[in-house]
Amino acid sequence: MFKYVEWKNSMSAIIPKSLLVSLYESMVRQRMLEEEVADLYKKGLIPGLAHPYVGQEAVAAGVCAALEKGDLIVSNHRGHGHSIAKGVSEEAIFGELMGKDIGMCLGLGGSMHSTDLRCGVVFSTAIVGGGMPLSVGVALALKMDKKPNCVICFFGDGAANTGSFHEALNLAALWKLPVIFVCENNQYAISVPVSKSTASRVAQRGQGYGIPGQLVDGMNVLDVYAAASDAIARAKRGDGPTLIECETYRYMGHGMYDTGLDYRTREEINEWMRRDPIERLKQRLITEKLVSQEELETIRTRVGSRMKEAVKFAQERPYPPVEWLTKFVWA
Ligand SMILES: Cc1ncc(C[n+]2csc(CCOP(=O)(O)OP(=O)(O)O)c2C)c(N)n1
Repeated sequence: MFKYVEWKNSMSAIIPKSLLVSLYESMVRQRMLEEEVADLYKKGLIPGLAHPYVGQEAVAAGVCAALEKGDLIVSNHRGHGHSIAKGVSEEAIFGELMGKDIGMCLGLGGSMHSTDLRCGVVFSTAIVGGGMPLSVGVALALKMDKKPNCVICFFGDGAANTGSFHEALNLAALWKLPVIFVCENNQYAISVPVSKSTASRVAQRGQGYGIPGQLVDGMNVLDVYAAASDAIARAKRGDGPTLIECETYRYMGHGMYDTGLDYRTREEINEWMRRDPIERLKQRLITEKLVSQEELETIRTRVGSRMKEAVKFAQERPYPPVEWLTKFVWA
């Protein structure tokens, strides 16, 4: 009944080259950042957890590229890619993960509790499903303040099976709020496959609340961008929320501590990696002669050196003073 929404025809013909290049760069930045995070984690430099976003980059890149200044996002425990795509600096992300004073939350939040209001990252939450009702509150505030903006709520397929998903969709639909629910169906909630947890397509559930539900190839950044653009335009017209399900895959384990191989086969992982979003966009840009291989290589090299510099910078920063532990606590 539900099919992928196809935006493939000539998408690259109507997207300007500068945007195509920035979509590529955003995905490369997200991937290279996670490679550094994995390395820092192995060296014991990240206290706390970190959940890698590798494989899912097209979702954050495509959605955030469709946003305008003043638009907001609510992220979850797998949020490094969301932050990068929304314009947070590498230094602020590495700093936060390592608990340093230049972190997004001054090093006090860690990977799963990152906020950067200057970039529109309202917050991220480790409570699975917790971001959805809160994003409805953010959307209500935008509507009450008559702001022309919208909020994106990123969440996983596991979160789609919490009660708060249904409460959030119901209220957002009833009040026609400017929120877009983006489900990143990466096929697993920790080790539980979607086939063992989810009765229908997540996108299909939009129907129950009278809102559009779109199923998108989350390994294709142009499809994600197009779907997000439509949903954002709808929200800003005052027509209410949209539910987008992006079919994607996380290449690595659930967290940096997990190999991801106890509950998945290498063949399955390789199968998804053949649809790699970065490689797909790269091949398309080259085949359609929009960008040369050299230009793309230059971007990779530049991003790579920037990552190294940012890691070094964050590593050399001090930890926050101990008094900050209570400074931001309301009592
Ligand atoms: C309310 C709540 N229950 C359980 C957990 C433990 N937990 C952390 S991540 C996770 C799975 C989330 O899966 P999904 O929403 O699909 O996101 P993904 O990790 O696949 O990105 C669970 C159950 C939690 N953090 N919060």
